[in-house]
Amino acid sequence: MVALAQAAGDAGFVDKLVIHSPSSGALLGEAPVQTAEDVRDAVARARKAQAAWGALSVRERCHALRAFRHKVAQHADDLARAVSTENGKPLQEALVHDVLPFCDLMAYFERRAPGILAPQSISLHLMMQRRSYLHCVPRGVVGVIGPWNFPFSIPIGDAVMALFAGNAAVIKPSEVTPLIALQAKALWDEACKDEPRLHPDLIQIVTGRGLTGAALCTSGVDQVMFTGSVPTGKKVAVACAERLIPCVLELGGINPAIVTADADIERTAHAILWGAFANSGQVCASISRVYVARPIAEQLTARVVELAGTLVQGDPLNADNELGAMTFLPQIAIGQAILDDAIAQGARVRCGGTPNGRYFPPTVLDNVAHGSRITQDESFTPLLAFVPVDDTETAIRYANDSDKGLMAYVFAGDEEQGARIAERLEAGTTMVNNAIDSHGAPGTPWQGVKQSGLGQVHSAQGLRDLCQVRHVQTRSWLPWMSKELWWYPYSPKVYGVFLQAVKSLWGGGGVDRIMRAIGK
Ligand code: TXE
Repeated sequence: MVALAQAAGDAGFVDKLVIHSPSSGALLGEAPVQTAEDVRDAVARARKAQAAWGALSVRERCHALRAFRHKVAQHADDLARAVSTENGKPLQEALVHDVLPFCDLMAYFERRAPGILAPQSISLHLMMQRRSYLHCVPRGVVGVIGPWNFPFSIPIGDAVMALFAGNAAVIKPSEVTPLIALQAKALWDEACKDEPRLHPDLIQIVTGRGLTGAALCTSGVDQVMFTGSVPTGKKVAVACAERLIPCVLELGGINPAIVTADADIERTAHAILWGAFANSGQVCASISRVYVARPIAEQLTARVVELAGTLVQGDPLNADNELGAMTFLPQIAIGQAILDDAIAQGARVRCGGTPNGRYFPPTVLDNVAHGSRITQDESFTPLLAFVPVDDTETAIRYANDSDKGLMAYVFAGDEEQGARIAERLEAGTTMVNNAIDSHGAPGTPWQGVKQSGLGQVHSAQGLRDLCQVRHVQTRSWLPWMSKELWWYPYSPKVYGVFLQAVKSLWGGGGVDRIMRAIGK
């Protein structure tokens, strides 16, 4: 078990992390608890290596980073086994949810980063004699603080995004799953031997608990990318605010699904099943609460229960198994308390319900009261609540009745109608007739609203946000003018010229109409 590491909590920069397999209990390895001084040293080394890296063209960086992608893809099986062993998720999920999307993310940005980060000209309005453009400059060193549920794809994916943008990255992996990050670092070092433009110090790992993460925020990094809980995310935001550095926060969700009466029951049941139970519900995008049209509620619930009964739970390294062990021991008690609360408020357990050691069975509840904890608190366990509703307006109101807004889902027979509902949901992303996997589409933003986060990862905007976007303005015509009209000296005559200009350009007269007609 990871008990030693977890029991130590935030004991300080003492001891070491001792990692055991969540499924078998076998000792997997140890990692040091690194001090604030270690973290500062890592950041200083990263900053030194970044100088040459940031000076390369984006195209050269993309070309060089291929060496790392090749290493990861060549070692995909080793990495998937390592993720599955340390995190407890089924082998197929370790490959398809962690390693595969990471490789796709790299390939996506290798091709597109030069265009995304290219200078962009701005069309000027009144000052049309000028030329303005934006150009992207790397920030420097990005601190990445990672979670335990996607211990490879999230922290290593965030780090390579930072590198595409010309930064170096210092990663503080979760104390629950630090070994996979160290394995990724070993592959990075290998890639550096094949590709001279890559430097080992561009990606560094500092292991430890919360204090090591806190030290990373105050170590002089230029940006922080954080994935974890809301309370810790707020601490990270405060630490960054005190230094006036940006942070990207991904803080989880309690994600609703709305099912309309005309939904395709079979696809909806399969999507909800996978959306609720993949990675044993330890996914910030998991489907937690389903607001289903009353006429189809029983049919849909029964089908999900039937399908849940076919899922095989057991040794995550057995490729036939579909649910593995819970990664983080305290999560089981959190899920159990939320389940007990739901039952106390009248919910009926249709399947699952009682954890067996580290294995939490897929659990479906119906007759759930909206407002009970299961509809309000992130359980991060395989708990799924069905709430029948009489109309779509009620479903939308319930779905939005949450302090979080990461993901939402709509299942509707008419996709256009589904999209109209989706547009009214308070979530960073709403998927129609699909479930949880939009993180695997690197071109789309991964972002939360409300308490689910700040900023975004992935997408063109997410990449640009890892840069300082600077503005340059030059003169493009009238270069012979020795001064602009609004510079000194001021006079009643110049005042009169501007007054006339304001009236004729924007006062609704003929010139105003002409300007609008020519799009000015
Ligand atoms: O998160 P924490 P934990 C949820 C899930 C879980 C809860 C707690 O519900 O029960 O969060 O999980 C580092 N400054 N999610 O304890 O504490 C810490 O070392 C800087 C949702 O893992 O937020 C770890 O590396 N860093 C989530 C990381 O922050 C600090 C995924 C996350 O730790 C720090 C996982 C500090 N003061 C759990 N204190 C998601 N969004 O998907 C701790 N850390």
